Amino acid sequence: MKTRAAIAVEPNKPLVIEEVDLEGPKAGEVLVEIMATGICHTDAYTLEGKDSEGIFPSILGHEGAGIVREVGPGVTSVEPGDHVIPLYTAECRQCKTCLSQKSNLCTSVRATQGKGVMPDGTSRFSWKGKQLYHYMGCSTFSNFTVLSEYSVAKIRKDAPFDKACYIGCGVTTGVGAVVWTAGVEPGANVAVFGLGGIGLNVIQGARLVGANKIIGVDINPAREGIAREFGMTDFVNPKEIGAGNVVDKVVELTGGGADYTFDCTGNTDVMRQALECCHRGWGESIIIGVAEAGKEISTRPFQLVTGRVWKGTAFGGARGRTDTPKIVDWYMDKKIEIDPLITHTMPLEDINKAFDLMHEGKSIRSVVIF
Ligand code: NAD
Ligand code: AHE
Ligand code: ZN
Repeated sequence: MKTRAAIAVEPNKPLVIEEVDLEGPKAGEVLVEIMATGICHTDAYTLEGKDSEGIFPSILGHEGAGIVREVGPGVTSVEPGDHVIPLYTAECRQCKTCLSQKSNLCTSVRATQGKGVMPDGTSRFSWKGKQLYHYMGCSTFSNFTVLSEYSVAKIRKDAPFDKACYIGCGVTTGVGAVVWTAGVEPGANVAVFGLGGIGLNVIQGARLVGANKIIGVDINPAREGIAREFGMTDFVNPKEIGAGNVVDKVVELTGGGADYTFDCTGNTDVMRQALECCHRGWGESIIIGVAEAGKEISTRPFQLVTGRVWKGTAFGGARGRTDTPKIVDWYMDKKIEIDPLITHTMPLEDINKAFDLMHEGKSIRSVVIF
């Protein structure tokens, strides 16, 4: 079939909107009509050539929502007409990781996904006779896309696509990092570094679990207002107090250090600050941000010897097919908010504007509606 898509032809070049060719779903695969997709900073990170798994030409996008239109042989968990959220962290429920109940990092399709192809090693997309690579197993910047059955979560039909798509990454990652990865308890003091499409969901996750102080740190003063609406109690701008004073400021605000901190910037220097402002003895720092290829984190071992814990999270620790529908319910039941975070919507033809708005700090989340 033919479908409209935004193609990432090469790094650091605008996406091009073209009609591409898409093969139907093979065994264990599903064809999904994408109705809406968010643009996440990770898409930008890959487009900028910072992703060690970045392959071009490809169709990016991993934060979508849509409708199953066709299923390949052997598919049993969804059928045409089902509403789904594509999953860049699949859930097969058969691999060692899924069976361990210790991690959401299902391995069933991850190796081929990282090579931009389907589980059989081939691509379903092509353009002018040339192969196009898939992205994060989703490629939601295409009106129609093919995914593994394990990479779609069936959701309720009354959830609006232009909001539910955000649950495909940012909302679940941010709220999940608080609830599932960190397990923040009521009354805990939390610090969130980076108040963008992910960080603001960490803020609302902290509010949801009854955190005490919810400190937000961002170099963009325009983020303070919305962050306070979402539950932030204290705002720290490194540009105002000096980046070198951020750790001391958070330690002061929390009476000795935060119980939990979250990096939502992808900046390795910020990741270090987030760790070092954790409380001696028990503070935990969760890395959400994705650092560009080659970047590494560092700190004195003494920071860990004295009880601080450094860990990370993928998709907020959520099991894709099991937990994503719960987040949709939390939104529909108004336990969490999404609408104010989606600051821009646009047609596919304007998708490059979404990247500009993100880099200019003028958007929180942009959504393309097909
Ligand atoms: P975003 O651009 O919407 O937000 C980033 C925020 O960080 C902005 O508000 C920016 O002003 C702020 N910031 C930048 N540098 C800063 C600094 N030095 N100090 C304080 N604040 C700073 O991006 P996003 O979509 O929220 O994504 C955030 C990060 O999370 C990215 O690295 C993205 O790749 C990553 N991510 C990871 C996962 C995961 O599963 N681990 C999921 C989604 C996104
Ligand atoms: N291909 C990248 C991986 C970067 C990364 O860490 N990705 C996050 C999701 S970001 C979504 O916006 C993740 O969950 N990774 C787990 C996984 O299985 O990749 C690189 O750096 O190589
Ligand atoms: Zn993302």
